[in-house]
Amino acid sequence: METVVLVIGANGQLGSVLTKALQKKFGLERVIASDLKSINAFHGIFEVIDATNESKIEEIVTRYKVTQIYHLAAILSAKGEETPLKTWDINMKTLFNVLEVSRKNNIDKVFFPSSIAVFGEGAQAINTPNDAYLDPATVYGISKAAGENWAQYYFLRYGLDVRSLRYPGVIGFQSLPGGGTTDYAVDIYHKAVCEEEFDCFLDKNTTLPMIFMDDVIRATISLMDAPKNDITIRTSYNIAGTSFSPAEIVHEIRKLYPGFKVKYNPDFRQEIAARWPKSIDDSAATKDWGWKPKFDLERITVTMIQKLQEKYKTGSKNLEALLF
Ligand code: AKB
Repeated sequence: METVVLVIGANGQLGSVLTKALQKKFGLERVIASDLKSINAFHGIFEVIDATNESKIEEIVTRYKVTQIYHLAAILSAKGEETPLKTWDINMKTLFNVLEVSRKNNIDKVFFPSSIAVFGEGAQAINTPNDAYLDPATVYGISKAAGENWAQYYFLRYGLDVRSLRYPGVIGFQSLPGGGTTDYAVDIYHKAVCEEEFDCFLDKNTTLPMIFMDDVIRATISLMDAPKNDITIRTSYNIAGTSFSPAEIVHEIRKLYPGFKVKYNPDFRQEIAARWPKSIDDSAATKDWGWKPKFDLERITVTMIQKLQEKYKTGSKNLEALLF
């Protein structure tokens, strides 16, 4: 049977880039991008889907004969703390809808992103192991930890081939993040290239696991392409890119913008970041499906600055207009 992919949350930071990568891999007519509203960022097929509505997902799955679902919609760590119960409802309802539609319609494979936010103070902070104790302290982290277990449940109980990665903070020039604790690491490059001062909401020595967009797309597609029997972890795989603090990113940026100015004003996101790992042990992903990141901080910085300089050459600071 032909692969037909549905991406839920295609307008997001990762979704917008992953959708294009999937279109390249499978062809424009075999990828259905979807989100709450159409922002005309895509060639190819786009459907408006509110993932809290199970019958709408089912209608699209049936109409296009979908065989794989990438469920990327979620409220992230920082934004989620504004409305904890709503965040729980949305993150869990959308996941259950995807799992149920997938089970009932014999979907071949489902992708569910988890996050380093599943970890808390109970986990070893350096080289956090895949099977570390999970005591998340944000509602987003709690929903991801629960989601991982539900993913495994659907695999064990129904044989649904759900695969998952614990994403670190994602850094890319193509799109903007929204509502996360790691968002500073994208915003900082925009400010540097626009030669503006950066107001950092994390303390300068807060080291967090991060990953470049190219690496995260490659990891996601490699996991989904891996033979079923090679997937030994059905909750979620740790993946590492690199790890750094705001002070370290500033140091790299100043190699290219020596006058770059930064103020540190840690806010509530500092409390969130302080409970997360500093680095991740991703040896299970390496062993099972050959994972290896390619971008360190220096390469991320050089690439981000070069690509953002090209984008800002249009003279526009309107980032919606800069997307692709
Ligand atoms: C966030 O900061 O909430 C996300 C994540 C690490 O999952 N980027």
